[in-house]
Amino acid sequence: MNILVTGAAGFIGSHFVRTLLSGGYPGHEDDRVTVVDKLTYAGTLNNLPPHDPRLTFVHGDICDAPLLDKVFPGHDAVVHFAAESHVDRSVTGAEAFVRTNVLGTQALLEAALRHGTGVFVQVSTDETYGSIAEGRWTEDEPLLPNSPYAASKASADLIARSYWRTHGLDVRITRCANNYGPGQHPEKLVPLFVTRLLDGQPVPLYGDGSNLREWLHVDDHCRAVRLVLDAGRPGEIYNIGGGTHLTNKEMTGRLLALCGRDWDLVQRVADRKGHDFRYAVDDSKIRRELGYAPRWSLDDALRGTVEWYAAHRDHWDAPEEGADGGHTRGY
Ligand code: NAD
Ligand code: TDX
Repeated sequence: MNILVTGAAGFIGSHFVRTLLSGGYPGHEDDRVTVVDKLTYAGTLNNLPPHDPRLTFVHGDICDAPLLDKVFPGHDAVVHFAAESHVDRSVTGAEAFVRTNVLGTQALLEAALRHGTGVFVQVSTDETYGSIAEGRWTEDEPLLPNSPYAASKASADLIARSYWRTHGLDVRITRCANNYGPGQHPEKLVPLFVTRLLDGQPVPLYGDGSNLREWLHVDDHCRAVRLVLDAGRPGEIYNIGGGTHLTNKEMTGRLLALCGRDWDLVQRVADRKGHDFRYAVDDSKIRRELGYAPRWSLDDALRGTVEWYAAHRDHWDAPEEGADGGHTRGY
């Protein structure tokens, strides 16, 4: 199988590609992977194997239709991770979110249609549902996104579904809870707090810290994406949960303990605008239909994540935005 993976110089897509190339997904040992990534501030080639004969890296923008026409032929499936992914950035500048997340997704769908690409996995997020005071969202829940980021992802999901309904493209959508793990950009809560706490720097806790998130290790998310790629049904949506719900204050307490720091490093700062209070998904569908179950316990995986950041302090220092490190295949 030849798989086109977008955004795999970033946190989650790179984990998916590294795992696939190292034989972690049975049945995919002979797959070839093409990565298309723009190498924004969020992407780095440090996240990908430097020399793997089964991997081709294309430095490019998913909005670039002529480029996609050159890259798409010969691929059997698309796994679409590329996105502007940070909520706070969407609050101060939404344009890039609409461009990449909505128009970029549409450009990919159109290319998949033109080139007869078999399966299109749209990697999305539980934030498209909005915020839920109690209970859990099923896949039938209406979309009520609150941040420009979440709205751009919800828009992309709807466009993707329309290509299935209108054109019969085999689109499968995943909606996952908050991820954590090695290699996440230190703008997100867990890596921001870990990198700062390891250096004895203060960390900014928004509002009163009572907002609640459902946490999932990136490896569990990627395994679920692979199950959807292999056995998901066309036009279907699959929630992916972690089952571990923590308030931000509780998560902060765990990170302080793992980094050997005290609460005096925690600064209460102004709340995020429009801050969603609580996310929680019902993922019984993917468990029932595809046999998904998370494998990582929060305690072990969070400890491993802290250890990874302690051992990889230079991970984000080297690459400049747009640097391709000489890996790029020319088009
Ligand atoms: P990330 O920000 O770490 O990586 C995004 C990648 O996309 C980067 O490598 C970046 O260079 C690339 N990119 C951005 N714009 C591009 C463009 N126009 N063309 C080509 N490449 C471009 O993101 P992530 O945390 O790995 O998230 C991956 C996907 O998973 C996203 O679609 C996100 O919405 C979704 N998701 C993330 C989480 C989470 O907790 N991080 C949870 C659920 C779903
Ligand atoms: O400095 C901070 N202080 C703080 O209190 C940051 C960066 C975050 N927070 C809070 C806001 C959230 O309630 O922590 C929680 C988690 O924040 P983020 O790590 O920014 O994640 P979130 O906004 O929940 O969105 C994430 O999960 C869903 C990802 O960034 C999205 O890409 C994904 O779709």
